[in-house]
Formats: sequence, structure tokens, C-alpha cells
Amino acid sequence: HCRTSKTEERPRMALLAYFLVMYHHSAAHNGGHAHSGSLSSGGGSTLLGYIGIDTIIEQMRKKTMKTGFDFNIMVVGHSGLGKSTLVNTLFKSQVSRRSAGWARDEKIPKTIEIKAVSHVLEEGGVKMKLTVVDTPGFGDQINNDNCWEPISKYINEQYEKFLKEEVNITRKKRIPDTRVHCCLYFISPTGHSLRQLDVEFMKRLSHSVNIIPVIAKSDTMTIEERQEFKQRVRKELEMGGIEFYPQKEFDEDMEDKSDNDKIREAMPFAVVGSDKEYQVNGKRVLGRKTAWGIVEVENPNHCEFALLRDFLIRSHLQDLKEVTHNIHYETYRAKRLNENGGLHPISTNDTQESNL
Ligand SMILES: Nc1nc2c(ncn2[C@@H]2O[C@H](COP(=O)(O)OP(=O)(O)OP(=O)(O)O)[C@@H](O)[C@H]2O)c(=O)[nH]1
Ligand SMILES: [Mg+2]
Repeated sequence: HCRTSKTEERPRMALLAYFLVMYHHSAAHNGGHAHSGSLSSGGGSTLLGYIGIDTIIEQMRKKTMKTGFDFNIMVVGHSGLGKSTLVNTLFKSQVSRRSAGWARDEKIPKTIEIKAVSHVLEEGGVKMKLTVVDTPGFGDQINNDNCWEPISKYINEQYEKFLKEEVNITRKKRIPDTRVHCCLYFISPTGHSLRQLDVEFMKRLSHSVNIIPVIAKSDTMTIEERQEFKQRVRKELEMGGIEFYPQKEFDEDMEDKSDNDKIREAMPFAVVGSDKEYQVNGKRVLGRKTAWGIVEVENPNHCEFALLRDFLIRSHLQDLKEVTHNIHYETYRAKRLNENGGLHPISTNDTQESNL
């Protein structure tokens, strides 16, 4: 029954289309008032009902391709856990073996200051400015109290910069985003408990930045040790009340929750870093050469680096940015605007004045 009524409608639609063409034709001759959109927009029966809301996706895609976007990752943890190495691994695996400018073979020096390295990566016409903020490892000093302070300061400075741009009378069309979208926290592969400092750092910073804990140098553990240690760390984080990304409270719906539950159960990712390339089965791979073989960084059977990268870039990049903007930055902003009318820059003069 249904089918016949549709076929009956078809000649009518054809007639209507014919009239529209004629109208468009004559309108074009008379100075053209007809919108060509009304003709080309709908196919068949939706000719008059189609508004074109779905084209917004295409419009957004075009805009994003034109402007590109920023994504900023920070690495933090004890000295010597391979943070700087992982920064290089991320870039190399991302920039991939496509570009030739990576032949440097020097040893990575110890990091002594907070340093941001950026590269513009382009894929499928979309540009991403990936910035990785490398930090000096802590735990070297005799007194390690407050070693999170410079890191916390850096994170807040980026929020402050963004806030200043936002409250300017003449705002930039697009504010450059240097805010840290995620902080990879390196856990030492001890096989024992988390260190006091690890707990302290994550506790303090988890409300101002997305923390993603990772187990460093996981090639130093056996498969069983790794599984056990991961479980233990998860338990300790839970007992310590430490919220890491993706935070349960920000799951948006059931689908989100079930996806993120799987990820939370697989965390902290056990990673291996390297910026050296080796030939394995005729392919060049990033790896670590040992006396008993090559640990391939991007091989999911060897470690979870690829999982981490896919999680950061392929599945949660947009969400990391949104949580940073809507939750962490918002918290900072509200706090700043509540202080002394808010918009004055933090300066040393303020404290002197208030002492008078
Ligand atoms: N076994 C193993 N060694 C690693 C790994 N990643 C880095 N290393 C080695 O660990 C040493 C320290 O690496 P870095 O990347 O300089 O460590 P870092 O965390 O940046 O150190 P600081 O700058 O002092 O904080 C180097 O000799 C690296 O080759 C890894 O995944 N596994
Ligand atoms: Mg370093």
C-alpha cells in the first residue's frame, strides 16, 4: 500500500520540480529573486521540508581545517623516568617516519627547566599544533617539599594568560591556547607502592589539570609484575581519593561511562619510550635494543604506548580540551574574578599596598 502511494507522488514531485525550474529560470531573467538553494537542497520528497541543518558538520569541518587547533601535553615525574624521551617518542610516532628532519642522534640531557616544544602536524588537511611541555624531574633535592610548585605555577600562568585575553576590551578573534590539556604523570616502575610524593602531587594538581598517570620504563617489568603493579596503583589512587582523567563525575551518559570504565580499568598505561629507530622484519620501528631483543615502542604486544597515544589523540583529544576549558579553567576563572574585583594582574605591588 505504502509503495503505491509513493509512486503516485512521484509524477507530482516531478511536476513541482519542473515549475520550480521554470520559475528559477524566469526569475534569473528578471533580476533573479529565486534562491537556487531551494532547488538544489532537497532530493525528491524532502524538497520543501529540508532545511539543511546537517550541513553544519561540514561547515564546522571546513572552519577547523582552516584554523587548525592547539593541543598541549605536559610530562611530570621523578628525575630519570624517561619523560624527555617520551616527548620525543610522541613526536616521532606522530610526525612518523614521513619527515626527514629527525636524524639527530644525540643523547637526551637531563632537563633543568620547564620547556615547551611545539610542532605543527598536518594530516588529511587538518593542522594540529602539538605542544609538549617538558619539566625537570623532581626528587633530586634533599628537601622535596613543594616541588610541585613550579609546575602548578606554570599551569596557572597559562590560565591567567588566557583569562587576560578574554577580558580584554579588544579581544583576539582566536585566543592562542597554551593551557595544559593533560598532564602525564610518570610513576616509577618499582613494583611496590606509589611514593608519598606521587600521591601528594596528584592530589594537589588533580583539581587544576587533567592528570593521566603512566607507568614509566615498563620494559623493566615482567608481564605479571606489570599487571600486579597496575592493579596496585589503581587501588592506591582510589584509596588516596585521587581523581585522574577521565574523571567519573564528568561522564556524560551511559555510553560515555561504559567506554571510560574500560579505559579506567586499563590505566595507568605502562609505557616505553625511545627515539631510536631499528629495522624489524623489514620495517623501521621505534624501539629499545637490548641483549635479548628489541622492545618495539608502538607494538601493543610489547607495551601500552600505542594505547596511550590513541587515547590522547584519537579518542579523547576533544574531551580533554573541553574538560580543561569547562572545568579546570572555569574553576580558575571563577576564583580569580572573585578576588578583589578580579581583573587586575597578580603583581608584587598588590601585597605591598595591602601592607600599608
Ligand atoms: N628501560 C628504559 N629506559 C628508558 C626509557 N625511557 C627512557 N629511558 C632511559 O632513561 C634515561 C633517562 O631518560 P630521560 O628521558 O632523560 O629522563 P627524564 O625523565 O627526562 O629525566 P629528567 O630530565 O632528569 O627529569 C635515559 O638513559 C633513557 O634512555 C624506557 O622506557 N625504558
Ligand atoms: Mg628530562
